[in-house]
Amino acid sequence: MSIPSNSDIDLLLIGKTGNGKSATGNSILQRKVFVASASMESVTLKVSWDVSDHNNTIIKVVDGPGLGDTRLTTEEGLNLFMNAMEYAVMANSSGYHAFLLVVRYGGRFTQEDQDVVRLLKQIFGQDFVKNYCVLVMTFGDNFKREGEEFGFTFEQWCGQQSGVMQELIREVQGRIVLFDNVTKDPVARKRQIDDLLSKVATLKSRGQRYTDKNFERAQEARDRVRIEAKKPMIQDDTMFKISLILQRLGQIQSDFHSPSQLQDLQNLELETQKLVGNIALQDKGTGALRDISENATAIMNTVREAISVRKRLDQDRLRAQQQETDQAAQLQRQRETMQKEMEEQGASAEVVAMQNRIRELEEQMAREREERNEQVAVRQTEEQNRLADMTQKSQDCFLNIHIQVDKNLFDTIIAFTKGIFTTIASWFKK
Ligand SMILES: Nc1nc2c(ncn2[C@@H]2O[C@H](COP(=O)(O)OP(=O)(O)OP(=O)(O)O)[C@@H](O)[C@H]2O)c(=O)[nH]1
Ligand SMILES: [Mg+2]
Repeated sequence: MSIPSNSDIDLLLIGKTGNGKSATGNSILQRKVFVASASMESVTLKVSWDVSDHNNTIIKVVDGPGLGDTRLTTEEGLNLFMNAMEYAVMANSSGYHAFLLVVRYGGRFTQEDQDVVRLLKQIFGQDFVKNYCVLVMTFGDNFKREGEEFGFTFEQWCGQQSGVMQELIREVQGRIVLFDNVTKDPVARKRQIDDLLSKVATLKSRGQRYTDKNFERAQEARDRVRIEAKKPMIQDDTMFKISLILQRLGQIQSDFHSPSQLQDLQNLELETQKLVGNIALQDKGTGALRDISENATAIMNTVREAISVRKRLDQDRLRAQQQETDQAAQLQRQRETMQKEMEEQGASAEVVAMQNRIRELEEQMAREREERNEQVAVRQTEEQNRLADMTQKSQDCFLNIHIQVDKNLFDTIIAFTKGIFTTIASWFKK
């Protein structure tokens, strides 16, 4: 379903939930179109629109859900908001002249307000506040009362702002209007609409609407926002899988003499590869899951190192066996030659010399065997220490994953994992 595009000015209401977007929409349209209510819950959940004629200018106002406390933190809330905004942009094919960023007079501009602006920039593009936003400050009635009491005008108030509010006013280059959505005074009601339209007219992008083309450019940032909303779930899931992989690694390592050890390690490597691949797939190249990916990669590298250690040690052992076999064959040849000589010549001086040579060779072989065994043992210890070191690093890395899971569950997993590492470490020290 699309929104008809026969209007002169198209405006989209955005901002934190409860700030008065729907009430402002009604003030602009000069009739009650949108539901505005003081409910604690978000009132507007769907995008809706209407038009009105103001001094022969057809104004279209599109209202939608806002962002709030839970809307910023839950995947469901964010998706609802982002789907609505996507719809508002895609369905209104002619685009928007301005976004009305609705803030509320009174109270402080909080961290949550800042987060809302930050997120809106990710959704619509970093420049959208500068190029397309008019700041609408609602609860103008409260402002009027306080202004009269303390003797300041709206312009003076704007000039006195500091911090984030000051920055926002600067970013919209002074395009800020005060709206009293409860006034019954028809002159005041008309004046604020005129004021708003004159601010819309001063937009740098005058005439140039924000369209789906602008929106497309911010696609990557929106992907990132959606992925970040999913991140806690992905983190929990990854941690769960890592915990199981570490447990398997511990079991396989402790069974060094098992003939299937190498195969088991290779299967585990495939599992870690799948885990890393899956995270990359979900990250969609946005980098939102980089830290999770790094942790999974560290585990994969540990498993890979365990495989190459296993292979190197197997090679060492094979090489030693080969040398042993070669020397034994050489010795056997010498003995056979001596036997033949003895049969032909009896116990001659040459045979005695040969017997001495064989004895020397046997002694030399025994020495070399000892040296070889010592070398293999040293290498084995070195490799195992290195692996134990790496495993320890993986453990540290794993323990450093900051996850907001149920604390008890987290503690249980940590205790469990520490147990595994103690087992691995003690095995390596053997
Ligand atoms: N006194 C006063 N109340 C206002 C003004 N603007 C809005 N309100 C009230 O503030 C409450 C919230 O307004 P809504 O327009 O529903 O807010 P919203 O931003 O659309 O909220 P969601 O749809 O939940 O995102 C309602 O009770 C409005 O009547 C104003 O200028 N003055
Ligand atoms: Mg609303």
